[in-house]
Amino acid sequence: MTTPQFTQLYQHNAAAVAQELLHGLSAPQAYTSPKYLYDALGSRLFEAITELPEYDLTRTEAQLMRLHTPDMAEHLPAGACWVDLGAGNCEKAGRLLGPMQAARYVAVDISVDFVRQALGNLQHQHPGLPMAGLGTDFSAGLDLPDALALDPAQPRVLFYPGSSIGNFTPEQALGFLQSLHRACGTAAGSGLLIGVDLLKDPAELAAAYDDALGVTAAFDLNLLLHINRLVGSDFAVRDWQHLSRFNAAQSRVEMHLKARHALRVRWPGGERAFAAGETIHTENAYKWQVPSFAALLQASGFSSTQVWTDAAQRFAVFWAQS
Ligand code: AVJ
Repeated sequence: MTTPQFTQLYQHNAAAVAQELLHGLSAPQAYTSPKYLYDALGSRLFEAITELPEYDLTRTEAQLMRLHTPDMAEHLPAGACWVDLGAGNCEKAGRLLGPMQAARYVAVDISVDFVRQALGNLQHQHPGLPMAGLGTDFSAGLDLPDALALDPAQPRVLFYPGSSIGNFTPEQALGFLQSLHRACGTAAGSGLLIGVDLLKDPAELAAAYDDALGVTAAFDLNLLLHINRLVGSDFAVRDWQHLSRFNAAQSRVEMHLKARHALRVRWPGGERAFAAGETIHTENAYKWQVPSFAALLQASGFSSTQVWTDAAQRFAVFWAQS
């Protein structure tokens, strides 16, 4: 059995993280990057979200992938290096490696520790498949380091499921997808397999981001505990209320944390007052339509696109050839 190779590129720099967070928290409309939702507890709460009756995104995507695996195998290159972006527990890609005849697997996540165990388990299921774990924050664009020693002649499949692309504004998404297009390299047949949640009934979208059990609320509020650890602030969870709203003009669900009353938050070297009802904007989840997302892929440099959707057009999986 081969052993996975692990590389941690970017060791998180506490001072830079605190500076970035405090910059957003001090803005007139306070905001934070959604990546801070995923500390250890946040990642578990997100896994619980994917099991909620109101949140069918993950299930619908899994069903699409399962149903269309044979067809996908006809469009995607065999013998490719699969690069799994935000691999987490490596489950989604793990189901495809065999049927798609992958020749190499690279699990990318913000922290290599998140993929270490999952990759070890996956290696047992695919003893002969070369695997690597890469820890890097690719939210500003993907750069595949020389340390991976990727073969320029081997086709690459970049795998970005789960509609994580929805966190980006359309402008950011364009820049990000351009970086993915570059990362596809030059081997013929390479491309991007990406899952995208589609625009649907606003009432359903609102419920998906504000479920009856309050799991999404806990996920959002947990951000405050994470921020307290990262910057030494004194956010009190009970002072805040989770809220989700559909912004039709921008075709996105927004998550906010709303101050229940006028309050003050302090941190070493600073503070901020929040009026009653003032919010911290914690996440955007853009909802695309098939033609506009296909156009975005083309604008990012991809040459042709193939799309699989469910009958109700709730979710789409695109294969975009580089
Ligand atoms: C992981 C970004 C795809 O936007 O649906 C779920 C995160 N936030 N519920 C999404 C999330 C609240 C999720 N993504």
